[in-house]
Amino acid sequence: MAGRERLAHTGGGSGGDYGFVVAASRLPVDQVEGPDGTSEWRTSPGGLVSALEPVMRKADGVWIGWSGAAGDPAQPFDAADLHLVTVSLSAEEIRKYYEGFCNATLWPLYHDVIAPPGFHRSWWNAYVTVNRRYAEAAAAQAGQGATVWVHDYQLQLVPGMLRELRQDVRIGHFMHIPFPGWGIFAQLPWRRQIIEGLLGADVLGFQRHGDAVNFLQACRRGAKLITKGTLVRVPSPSGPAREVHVGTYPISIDTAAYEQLSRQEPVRARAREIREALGNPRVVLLGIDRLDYTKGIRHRLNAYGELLGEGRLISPDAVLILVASPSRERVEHYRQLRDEIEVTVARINGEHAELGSSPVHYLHQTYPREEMAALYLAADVMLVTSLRDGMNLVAKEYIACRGDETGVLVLSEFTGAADELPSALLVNPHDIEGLKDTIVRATAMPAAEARRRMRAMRRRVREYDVQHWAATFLDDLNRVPEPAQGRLTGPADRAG
Ligand code: GDG
Repeated sequence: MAGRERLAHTGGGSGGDYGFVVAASRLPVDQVEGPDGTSEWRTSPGGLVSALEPVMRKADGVWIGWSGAAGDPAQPFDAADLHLVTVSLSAEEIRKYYEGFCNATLWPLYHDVIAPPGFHRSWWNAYVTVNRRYAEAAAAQAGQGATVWVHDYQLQLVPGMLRELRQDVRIGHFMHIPFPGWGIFAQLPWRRQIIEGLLGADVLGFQRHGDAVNFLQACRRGAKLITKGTLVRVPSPSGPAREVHVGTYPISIDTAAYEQLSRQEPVRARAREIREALGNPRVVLLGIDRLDYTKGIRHRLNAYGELLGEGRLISPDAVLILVASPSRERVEHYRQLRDEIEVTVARINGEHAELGSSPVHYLHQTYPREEMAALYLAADVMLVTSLRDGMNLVAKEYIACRGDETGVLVLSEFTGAADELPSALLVNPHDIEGLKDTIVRATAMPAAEARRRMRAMRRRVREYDVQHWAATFLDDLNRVPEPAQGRLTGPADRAG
């Protein structure tokens, strides 16, 4: 890519010369070691990378993020055909900022306090320090009038900090997780700083309409600001008031890529092999999540265990594959959850397995995308039982892989995906009897009904894919008039 002309190089002023800058907690690449011991960078699997890759290439943009390891030197480098800038974190910052404020304060708070959040001033101080580092890196890379897209709960102060450093850039922020109601958000001792940090952006994007509404309420109640429709009026000490647009942009997946993957013969052969390895049961149920307390894995297991106990599902006629990918293993709540899940799996298998067959196949592993697609293809029923989930991409990936329009999706009402997929079997995972009835209904659904539902869901996921998501957000952001001039009107209202 070196030598290619940068599209938005306008030169002059402070900063770098990139016209498009992404700032996200993590870099979009992983270092992979080959069989010969040499290592190379590969793009990480995931929707955000596939969504932004085409935009990054077109605009010849740069991605700012952390490598995931302590103490990496902050240096720009090119890998997997992308321009990357590493933000380095010390071991102490990883503990206080990443494991602490991000994953043990904000994550539980924003997911309806399913686990109790910890409020520690030293964690907050680390959050401020690290956010400033990202903001400075973005300011250093952005060319005059550049577009900067900041992602997620780890970087909520970056828009405000960047706005102070650079008045000439357009700033967008997208929140991948829910934004809580005021009654919960108000617990955060630093709520005003978070609101003001986010309001440094021109466009703030949320997954669901309800999240955007919650944020607008936080602006009114937590920062005493005036909102009008989807606009927040932000007074400026040194010029005209700014207006920030708050919108709803449900994220999605690279649907075409999943469809293509699921059509490949080796992937289809692997799906058949999986079913055979399970003893060709009548019904294969599947759950795939990061091992996280927001995903309702215990609720799912409890419902399944009770159904086996009551004889409404019978092993080996029914088999549950439970993939729980390792996640945040140094955070205490995650360690406890893993123990609880493993005890429950062992209990269910202990009570209902026969020699040679188990009702639950539990896999605490991470798989390549091909294996994920094979699992989606092998499953008759997909169980998504999150207690709270910004969107849930797994549900959409399952749908994308079901090219023959078979398969049933059981989907928690508390996911963003539920707003878009009313043809799924929607459940309240807290209602264990309702969850059990829905699982039984899914395993016995007539083929014609399953097809009708799957067809409707596939239409939605095909039309509203991740490219559509990125384009919609960036269109709104690029419609913002030159930031330095201030503005009176926002882009079209999408939150309604
Ligand atoms: C956050 C929000 C929102 C999982 N195991 C493996 C693997 N995965 C991939 C899945 C999927 C992704 O990870 C998980 O995405 P989700 O959306 O389900 O959940 P979070 O990780 O919590 O994501 C969420 C999302 O951000 C996007 O805005 O939807 O609400 O919480 O893509 O396929 N991928 C591979 N191997 C695994 O073992 N390759």
